[in-house]
Amino acid sequence: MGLERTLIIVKPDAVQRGLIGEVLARLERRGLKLVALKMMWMSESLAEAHYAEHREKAFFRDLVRFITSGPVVVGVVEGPNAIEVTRTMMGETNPATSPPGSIRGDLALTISQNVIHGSSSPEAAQREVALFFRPEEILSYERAIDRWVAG
Ligand code: D4T
Repeated sequence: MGLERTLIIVKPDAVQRGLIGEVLARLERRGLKLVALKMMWMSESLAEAHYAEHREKAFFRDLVRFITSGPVVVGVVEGPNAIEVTRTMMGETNPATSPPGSIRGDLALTISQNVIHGSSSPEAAQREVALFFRPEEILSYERAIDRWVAG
């Protein structure tokens, strides 16, 4: 079945715009299971570690400034093919080319304020989940609906 876990971040723009519930509701409605969730204000060092692959990019400083500009909601979602499913639901990095129906296509306009982060690969998911959560913060539990969404 390919049960996966992936890291999601509801970014500062979405928190400020009152979209935490909207974003999480979409993931839940899809059938994905939240197995960890917290609100936090990312430190500069955590932001730099999270976005380490972009360290040499021209937009790196602006990216770190933005992601540390206010509180975020960080979570781990679990489900069959959770990494790809979440990425597809997010849309493109650039909201302008994200189709309607996707989170960014419905809720965002610019690449620098694009509402949500989701891990891009199994390797990234493993690294990012470990960066934000201790193992004991990630919960294993059954939902009564599990057999109806991933039976
Ligand atoms: P994240 O990592 O936030 O889920 O976004 P993506 O996975 O879709 O895109 P990414 O890693 O390529 O970019 C990370 C982050 O940087 C911002 N960004 C990106 C930016 O401000 N300017 C740019 O030119 C690019 C490419 C948006 C997302």
